[in-house]
Order: sequence, then C-alpha cells, then structure tokens
Amino acid sequence: MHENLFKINEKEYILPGSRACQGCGLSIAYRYILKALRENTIVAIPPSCLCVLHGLYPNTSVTVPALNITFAGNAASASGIVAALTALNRPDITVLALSGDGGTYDIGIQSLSGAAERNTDFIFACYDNEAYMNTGTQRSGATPMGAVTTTTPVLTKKDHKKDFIRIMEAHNIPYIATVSPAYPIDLYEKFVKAKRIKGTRYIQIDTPCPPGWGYPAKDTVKIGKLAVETGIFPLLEIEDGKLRLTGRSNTLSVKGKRMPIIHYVERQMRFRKMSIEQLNQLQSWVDKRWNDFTNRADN
Ligand SMILES: Cc1ncc(C[n+]2csc(CCOP(=O)(O)OP(=O)(O)O)c2C)c(N)n1
Ligand code: SF4
Ligand SMILES: [Mg+2]
Repeated sequence: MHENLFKINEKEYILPGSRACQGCGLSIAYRYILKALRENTIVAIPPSCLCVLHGLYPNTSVTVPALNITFAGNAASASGIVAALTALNRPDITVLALSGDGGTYDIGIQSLSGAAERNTDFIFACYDNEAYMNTGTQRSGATPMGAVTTTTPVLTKKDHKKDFIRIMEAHNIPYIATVSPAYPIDLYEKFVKAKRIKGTRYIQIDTPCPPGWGYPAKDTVKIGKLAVETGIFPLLEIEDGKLRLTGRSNTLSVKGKRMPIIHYVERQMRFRKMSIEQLNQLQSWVDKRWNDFTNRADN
C-alpha cells in the first residue's frame, strides 16, 4: 500500500514549542515517526538533541511516554522495556529506541549489537546528524570525510563515515531501512511497515542540522533532497536480506542521473576546508557505495 500526504495520520504527537533549533531535521522526522507508530509507543532516549527536544521535567512537548536512558545503554534498557511488556502480555505496544549517531555508531554500538544478536523485538532508529551536536559538534564515526567539527577544526575529518547499514546487515535482522525527513511519505511508510514486523528493526534517518552543518534553517528539506539526489544517502530497505531501493533513489537507479557531490558539499559550511583531493575521494566513495547498492537491488 502506498500512502499519500492525505492518508497520513492527522494526529500530532509533538506539540508546538519544542526546544529543538529552527529547521531541525530531527524534529521533522520525529513528527512523522510518531504519526506512523501512533499512541501505543514507548520511546527510549539517550543523552542527545532528542533529549532536548523532549524538554525538561515537568514540561514536555511530546505526548508519548519516554524514558531517558544512559548514553551507552539505550538498546539494553529498551530491551528491558520489551521484556517487561512481554511479561505483561502487551504485544500492542511498540518500543522505539531512538539514538543519535554518537549513541549508535560509537557509544551505543555494543548494546545495540547485543540486542540485534538476540533479535530483540523493537525498532532501533538512529537519527544521523553526523556529529555529537548536543555538546557542540564533535566528530563521530558518522561524520563524513572532509567536514570541520570542533574536534577536527583545522585539517577536517580524514576518514570516511562508518558503513553502519552493513554493520547492521551482518546481524541478520529482519528489517533495515534508510529514511529522510525530506521524503516524509517514504519515511512514514517504512515506519508503518516496521511496526508490523517482529524482531529487531533498524532504521537510519538522515537528519540535516542547520547549526552543525552550516546552512540556513530554511534549507533543511533542500539539503535532505540533495543527499538523495547525489546518492550520498540512498533510500533503501533490506527485508530478510533482500535489498530494494525506494522512492527517488529507485527512480535514479533506473532512469535518472545522480548529481555530482559538489552540489551537496558547496551548500554546507562544514565542508569549507575540504580539499579538491578530498572532494574527489568523497565522490569515489559515494559512487562505489551507490554501485554496490544498485547492483544488489532486487526491485
Ligand atoms: C557517557 C557519556 N558521555 C558523554 C556524554 C555527554 N553527551 C551528552 S549528549 C552528547 C552528544 C550526543 O551525540 P549524538 O548521539 O550524535 O546525538 P546528537 O546530540 O547529535 O543529537 C554527549 C557527548 C554523556 N551524557 N554520557
Ligand atoms: S543542533 Fe541540530 S540536531 Fe540538535 S536540535 Fe539543533 S538542529 Fe536539531
Ligand atoms: Mg549526532
């Protein structure tokens, strides 16, 4: 079934006035995630911008129950919530562990790997703003090569982003997907689908961040679209090992033409110190990954 904007759940689960920055890609994504998962959802949150978005006790802008978890332990604590719900015979409640890239690629990887190995019945979603934003933009394992952060201030980040999709694939979990707030219907459909699947579901969300990436707040959707148009962030899903490109990425793989990565890079101040050599290396990295995915795709 394909949803369209008029079929998306009209109810809002995030009230006006959250503490996220203007133009925050995470807040757009989170709005659609909760619309897809609906009220019977418990969210586990590690220290991050999501924590800030939720607000300080006793005030919150979010209407579903949420627990603040330690940084390394989000997947472990969420596993505990799943176990408690099983004991209470409440299969109707979805557990969503939602971590930043720092809380997934780096600090949260061991508890996530353990939960995925056990095929814990939850959705683990990583909103990837490609740095430790809440503490002022330190580099993470998800920061792209060539970006300036407060811990790579002069020479930029030297290594490519970790390929977390492949790390999660190695766990043989039933469902993996990538989504972007710039494509809300694709995002909504994948979370609706994930809600129905049993076992560990991993969803990676590209969440552009105006202050951390250095672009005007009004351009979040534009930057998200450029990530897909250039192929640096392909939209895909992997179900029981079968990879499928979705939405705009599928169209691009069949008949479109990917834009060169320069169109994405030149709009973001974080790449202001990137050398031509690094730009070429990033383009090759994007091309190789894109070819790997399109060659494998079973659409
Ligand atoms: C063990 C531990 N180390 C460091 C911190 C400080 N800290 C809080 S939020 C944060 C950044 C989180 O980065 P990420 O997971 O990418 O989420 P984002 O802030 O980008 O949303 C850090 C380093 C902490 N709370 N606990
Ligand atoms: S720093 Fe970035 S991710 Fe964090 S609230 Fe602001 S826009 Fe969102
Ligand atoms: Mg982050």
